[in-house]
Amino acid sequence: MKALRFLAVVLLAFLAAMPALNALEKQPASTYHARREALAARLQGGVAVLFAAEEPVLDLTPYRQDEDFYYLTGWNEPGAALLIVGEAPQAPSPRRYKEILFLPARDLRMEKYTGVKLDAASPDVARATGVDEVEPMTQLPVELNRLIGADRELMRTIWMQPISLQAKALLTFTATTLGMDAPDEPRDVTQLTARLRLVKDPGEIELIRKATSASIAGQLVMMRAMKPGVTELAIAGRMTAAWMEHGCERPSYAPIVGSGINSTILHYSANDRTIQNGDIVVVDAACEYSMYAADITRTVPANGRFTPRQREIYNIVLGAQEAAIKAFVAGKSTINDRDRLDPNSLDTVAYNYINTHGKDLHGQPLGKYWLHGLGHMLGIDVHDPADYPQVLEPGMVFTIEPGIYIPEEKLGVRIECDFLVGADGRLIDLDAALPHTADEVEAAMRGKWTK
Ligand SMILES: [Mn+2]
Repeated sequence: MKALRFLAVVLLAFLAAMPALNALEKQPASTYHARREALAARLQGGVAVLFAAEEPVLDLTPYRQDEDFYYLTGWNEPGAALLIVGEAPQAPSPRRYKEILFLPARDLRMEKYTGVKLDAASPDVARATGVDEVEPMTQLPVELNRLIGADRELMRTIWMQPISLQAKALLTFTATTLGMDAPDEPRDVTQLTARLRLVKDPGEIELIRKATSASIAGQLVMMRAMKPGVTELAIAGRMTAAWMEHGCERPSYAPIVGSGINSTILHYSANDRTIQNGDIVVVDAACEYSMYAADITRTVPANGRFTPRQREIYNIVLGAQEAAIKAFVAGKSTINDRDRLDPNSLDTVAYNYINTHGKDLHGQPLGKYWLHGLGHMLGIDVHDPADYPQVLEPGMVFTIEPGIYIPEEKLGVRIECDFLVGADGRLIDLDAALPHTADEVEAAMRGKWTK
């Protein structure tokens, strides 16, 4: 009895020490601060104003922050804005680095629906947000007017998100009150953040690893659950449960469970077919951990056994991926080169492999059955921004995902793995713990896969 009570106390202490279930795992405040300073250094003496994603009026899915806003602040509440002032010693009134987070006033009625929020008057708010200064949202136009009033040239070096209506309204207001013309288009701050986001820091890599390991768990659940008679949607549901059990907040994109002819539809997501005996099933489904995405595809036989033709095509797709991995050279190889002519492009390597192995039913090469790019950058966005074809450097995370889709044979195969370029320039397969070969997939479907 005494032992039981002791156990209960230990369990309670353990539960109390666990982080709040829905809280995103944040990086240290100093990390976000360093990112803001890195952005400031690229503003050419200008200022940046970024807006948080708005809270949808009637939202049935949890709030997701604007990606750049999150990258720069780790702040996950709607209605905020961030002002960053780049250093400009030569300006008419010299400017030093400055950062202010603007928070909306609390709306007590709305909080009944969406929960308690912080505002600029909340105690200890600068420490809680990690931003040097925190002010009410109403101060944003005041602050901007003051800056531009002191240096009217600044109107031409304001960096904002290109699609932001709030940005446009703020600029118009500022220009009108100062009797100036607003620029047609402010400078695009996402061009700068995209470059910063390309190379991941160790904390980001850790979050991506958590997203991949939860996604691996989901793919293994899929392999065990796959059988004729199950619906595509039921498979997607089983995977979703596994992701959430592993601490992920949502899928990184609409899960694709494409069986039979649906395996040849690249972004199929209706998932409303019942899986049939003899089908091949493309399962492109992965989740997001604390805003960081994984993106994994495996292709499996519905009944646990590839037909000889399915296996042949599977092996060609796998061979193309292996050829790209083998050809990889950090700092030289590129990804997502739609011309497929540059020998440094991994797309070229994979395409040449596919086009010289196997044939379609008419004796023609298979290259024309691969339509999409070989891969893309991965991060806060499942398709993280990049200037393709992107040269791959240490610290970058990207996918390699060749595919062959032959509608005539109701036969689509895609294999997609997530890779990190290590500090030493070597490729690290983040989903190495998942089956890769046809034999390994079949073993996992029989429950005989350990790694
Ligand atoms: Mn992908």
